[in-house]
Amino acid sequence: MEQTLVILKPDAISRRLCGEIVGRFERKGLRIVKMRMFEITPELSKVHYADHIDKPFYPELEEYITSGSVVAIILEGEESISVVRKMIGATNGIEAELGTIRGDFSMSKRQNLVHASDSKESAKREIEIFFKEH
Ligand code: 3AN
Repeated sequence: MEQTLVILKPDAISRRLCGEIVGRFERKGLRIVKMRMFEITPELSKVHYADHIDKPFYPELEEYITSGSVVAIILEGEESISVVRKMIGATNGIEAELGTIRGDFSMSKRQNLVHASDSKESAKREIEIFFKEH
């Protein structure tokens, strides 16, 4: 069984969409292994988004991801990494296909509700970052 890391970002929480989003993953057949709510500090943002630190949008990305609580979830299921990426849709909510989480609920490139690991390596790395004891 493969595990992946999902983060419900601050806009998912402020817009009261956590239940909707987690419900979609559960109805699809993915299992919640662990789930925790906390705030991402600027330091943790720099670790998590290490690949994006030099990009022009990083300062706004950090401001957004540290602006409120997030919920991190370990989901488990066969091929869960690619299944969850398909379910969240393209980065930009305007371009994301209808039927995906971002396609149905986001109109933004930055406030796109959810993060999900994009490879086996990033899933392992991100699970270690957000669930140290796991
Ligand atoms: P994804 O979350 O779809 O894997 P990444 O990893 O390319 O997207 O980007 C990480 C996060 O950075 C995105 N979820 C989004 O919040 C933000 N982001 C990416 N590209 C842009 C951009 N061009 N302008 C503003 N924010 C962006």
